[in-house]
Amino acid sequence: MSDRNGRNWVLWVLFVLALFSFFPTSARANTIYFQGFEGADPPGLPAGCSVEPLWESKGNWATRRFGWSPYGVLPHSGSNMAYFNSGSTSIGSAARLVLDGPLDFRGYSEITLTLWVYHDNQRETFDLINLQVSTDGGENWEYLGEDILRYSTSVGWEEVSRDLSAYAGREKVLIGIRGLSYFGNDIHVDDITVFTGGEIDDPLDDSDSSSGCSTGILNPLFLLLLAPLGLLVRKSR
Ligand SMILES: [Ca+2]
Repeated sequence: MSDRNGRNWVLWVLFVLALFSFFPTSARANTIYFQGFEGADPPGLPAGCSVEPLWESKGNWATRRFGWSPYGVLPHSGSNMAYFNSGSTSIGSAARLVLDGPLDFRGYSEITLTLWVYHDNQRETFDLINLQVSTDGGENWEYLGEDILRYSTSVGWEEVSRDLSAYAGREKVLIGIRGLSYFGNDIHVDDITVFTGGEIDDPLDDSDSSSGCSTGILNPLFLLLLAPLGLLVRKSR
């Protein structure tokens, strides 16, 4: 290989490395559970999911392709979503949607649960859901964070996130969504994900973005790689 060819080869390697450093990977590190309700036949639930009525109420969870309470809700993804019937059942009715599982959290240290919930600004009542975890087969349930209210002045799908790292190393983890009715509108949810490891974002992006979008800010590694590239270009002239 001549000197010139050698230099060209090095230039190409540096160029490719620089490209990789420029495009930040925003993919979630390792998805260990996903439920988008696409495998269910409405109003049925996906295989392995179940509903636990609470306080012997008429609260219920089911799936649908189109929501009418509020009218016109479409799934966050695909053509199906789950909903709690707070728009048609009496105040105080509650039911828990138990997701298919249990999940095995052995071998992980950092675990995150995310879910998309639909907010509407009609009928200002306190219909709400809670994200919950059980490690004893569904006997006892722990609440994850604050209530998630249906009503909001900001209408549309919102991604909600909860840290599950406290359950790392547990062998049988069940995830539940408890719905509580105040007889307002139904509460729709979709695209429930459990992933391990942090979400890999651009290190310079300190905004609280839940969409995982890249800001396009130059990665410092990119600039570092450019320095020798410049020297080589000068030498090769
Ligand atoms: Ca879906």
